[in-house]
Amino acid sequence: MNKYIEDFPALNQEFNGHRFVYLDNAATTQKPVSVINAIDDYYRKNNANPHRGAYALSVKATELYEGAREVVRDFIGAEKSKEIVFVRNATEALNLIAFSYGLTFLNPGDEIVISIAEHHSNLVPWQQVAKAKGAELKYLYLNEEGIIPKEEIESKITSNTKIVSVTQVSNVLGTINPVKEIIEKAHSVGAIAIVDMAQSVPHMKVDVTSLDADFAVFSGHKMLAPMGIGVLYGKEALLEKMPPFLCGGDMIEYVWEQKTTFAEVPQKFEAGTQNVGGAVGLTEAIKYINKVGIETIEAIEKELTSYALEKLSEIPHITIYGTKDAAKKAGVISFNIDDVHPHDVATILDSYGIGIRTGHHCANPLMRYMQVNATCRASFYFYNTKEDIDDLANGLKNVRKWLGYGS
Ligand code: 7TS
Repeated sequence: MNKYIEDFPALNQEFNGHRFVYLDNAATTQKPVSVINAIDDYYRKNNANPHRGAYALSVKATELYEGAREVVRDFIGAEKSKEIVFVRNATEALNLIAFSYGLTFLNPGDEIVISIAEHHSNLVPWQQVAKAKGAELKYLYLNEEGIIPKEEIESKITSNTKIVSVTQVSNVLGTINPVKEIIEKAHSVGAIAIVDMAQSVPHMKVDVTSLDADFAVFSGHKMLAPMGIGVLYGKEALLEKMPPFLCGGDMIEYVWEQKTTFAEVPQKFEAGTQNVGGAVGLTEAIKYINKVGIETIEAIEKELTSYALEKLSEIPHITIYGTKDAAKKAGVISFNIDDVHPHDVATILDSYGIGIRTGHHCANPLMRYMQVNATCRASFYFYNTKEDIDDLANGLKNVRKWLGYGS
């Protein structure tokens, strides 16, 4: 056991007669009581439409919402809170960049460079925009460890490249990509660099300013906050020159019959009533993460990952994908068991109270590149324990026996 578990009610349950072992943290994390209470408190005492009313309650809601922006700014090392745009999730943030920046500034023949390990949310929008603008979508492929090698960065990012968009941590392999080098290379050819931080911000110290990322995106729900609140970080000068993505209330300055002038950033990108309760939850989530310490979180997960790699490697008939060096990975492990469909693995583990994810993990091109249809994926957060990993390993040892194989 570790001291964090008692803060997470959803982890203190039993399924199928076993204590619950939650190993699907790359999909979403569980929420601590402090976050649940902060949201409850918001709806009991502080709920109003922000930015709109002159009355006390609306002012309170506005303060909470704008306060969250400052908390996020500090957490990711952005220079200005106006560079923080609230969205629903990483997916919406990436669509916003693709359809606002991409549609406006790309020209026929321009190249967009992404990696083969991207989640569909950092891939499909670029396909759409490339098609609309006559641009070309190019891929950085991975080495045998599942990491983007230097040669790919050097050869694929060229003077034709206008946008580079890569994930910092793969949601399938857990591998950490050299985003600083990628950003530097992008800037050296005059391209902008976008970093998908959905799998990194919750787990490791990230500083968008020292990375010099032009845009960064992540989702609150993968870092203890509720679903429905996410973040787009963008350099002020870029956000200023981009057209709005969604139009309507709150994002305007003046509206006439035939034209509109827009609000300043970030309001220009926050059309309609915003998710204040979500922003309150995200504030509290960041407070919780800061209390534990992001370095402590990273260290706990490194140790768990290293232990899990060791335990899983000892089991016959298991193939682990990507590097087996915990130093190069975040807490995500993809694997398969010989002759067993991943869904059968997950169903058998579920009978022991263990929750893992199986399938293509919204990364079809990566699955094809790895020549698999699907994988099993265990992903950790700081509230996981070595006992959880022992349970996973013991469950996995039984999978082939359950299905009638001799060993
Ligand atoms: N980018 C990465 C790297 C992700 O892992 C995910 C979600 C997203 C973007 C999209 O995040 P969303 O909050 O907008 O959905 N990844 C996963 C996953 O691995 N399993 O479920 C969701």
